[in-house]
Amino acid sequence: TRAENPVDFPTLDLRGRHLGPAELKAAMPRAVTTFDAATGAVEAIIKDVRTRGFEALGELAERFDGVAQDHPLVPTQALDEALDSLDPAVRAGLEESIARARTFAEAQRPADAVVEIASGAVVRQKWVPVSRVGLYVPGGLAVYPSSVVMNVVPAQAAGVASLALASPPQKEYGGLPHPTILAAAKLLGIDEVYAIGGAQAVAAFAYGIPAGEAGPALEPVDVVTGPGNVYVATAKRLVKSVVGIDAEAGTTEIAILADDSAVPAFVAADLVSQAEHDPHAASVLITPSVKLAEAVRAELALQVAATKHADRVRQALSGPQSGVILVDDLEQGLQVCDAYAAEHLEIHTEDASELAGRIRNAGAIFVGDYSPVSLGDYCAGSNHVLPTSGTATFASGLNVTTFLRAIQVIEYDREALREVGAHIVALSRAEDLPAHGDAVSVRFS
Ligand code: HSO
Ligand code: ZN
Repeated sequence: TRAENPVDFPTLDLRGRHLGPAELKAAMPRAVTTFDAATGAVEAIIKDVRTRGFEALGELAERFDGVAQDHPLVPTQALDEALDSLDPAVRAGLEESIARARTFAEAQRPADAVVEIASGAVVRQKWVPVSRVGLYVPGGLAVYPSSVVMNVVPAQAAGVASLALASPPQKEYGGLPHPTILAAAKLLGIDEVYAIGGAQAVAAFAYGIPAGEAGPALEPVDVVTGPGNVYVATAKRLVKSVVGIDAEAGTTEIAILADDSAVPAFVAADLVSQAEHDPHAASVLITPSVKLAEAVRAELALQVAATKHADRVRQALSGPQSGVILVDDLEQGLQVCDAYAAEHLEIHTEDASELAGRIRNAGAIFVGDYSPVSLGDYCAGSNHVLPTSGTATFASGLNVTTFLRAIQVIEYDREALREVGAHIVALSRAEDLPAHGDAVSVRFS
């Protein structure tokens, strides 16, 4: 029963099992998400927004948000008012968060590469920001101004000139998005904010809406970012042939690699903090120490009982996606970390920095006892939009390059082209594309 066993934090014992990388990956605890159910409904919404524009948005606002709306643009005066009435402590927190994130994002800007491949033959790679970005911010229960910061700051640091934000209209705020979201937008210098929810916001950003009787145009964007539910994720999937999107966001997850040097209360608190997001959130402890595992379990029981969102946390910690993974030693622990490819990986061991240096797959790595994930969620300077569900094997967290394109520029002079001319002709013949070779020869005949 719950009283005897308040948190069922299951154990996966990998000790003595010599699993290879693929077997380890298959053994990892993982929640399964499926998009199929939403696809039909989202396709219909996208089509409707494309064909009927603001009229469709008005009807969808009525249907999903219970709000009457002619045009979704939020008046700038509402943004000013929201910032004026923002709690000063929250404002100070956001300002610190913005300042730290900005310092780090600006340092991420990659340098252009310029190479003289041969005499008179110059190839360069220049980084160019996309022109316009649309950011979706969920409404409802999870109102995260910190996510506004995390999406906007790298786009601004990349040099994106035009940024728009959309968030669902809220009945209790007169059909506007949540005031904290409006205040965060204003604080970041964004004044183009729309009250549009979910899939329809993604569609409006991807295809744009022409000006009409209802009001000014909503110009299409080049990249759509921002978290959201399964409808938002599905919409992003469906529009990604016309716009760039950020990595697909699944349920949040934390893995902690720890040994006997770890502080059980810290480890438990960090597992609880991610579990607080969602009953499907994953909190995983990877350790060779049965003693530590038991101490963390005892701490979890105490901390879960005292935490505000105890039910949600208990569900997350008891789910098949969470638990302790017992390993032979830290070496196997590292292999498990790479197989799991956590969105957030914390390392609480002796030589934590050395082990962190050997991790190949993670969205972000938090090193040592004093770098908890919640530091990264708000104020580390790093970004909290990170790849989930094992996609860290190929995807990166949000950063300046999310909003940049690498354009290669080729400039050869006559002699430099002549020098490789015969090679081009030979290769073009081999591919039975002789006109390719002729395009070179014609310049020298
Ligand atoms: N841990 C979440 C981000 C977040 N936490 C927002 C608090 N607010 C996913 O990285
Ligand atoms: Zn968080």
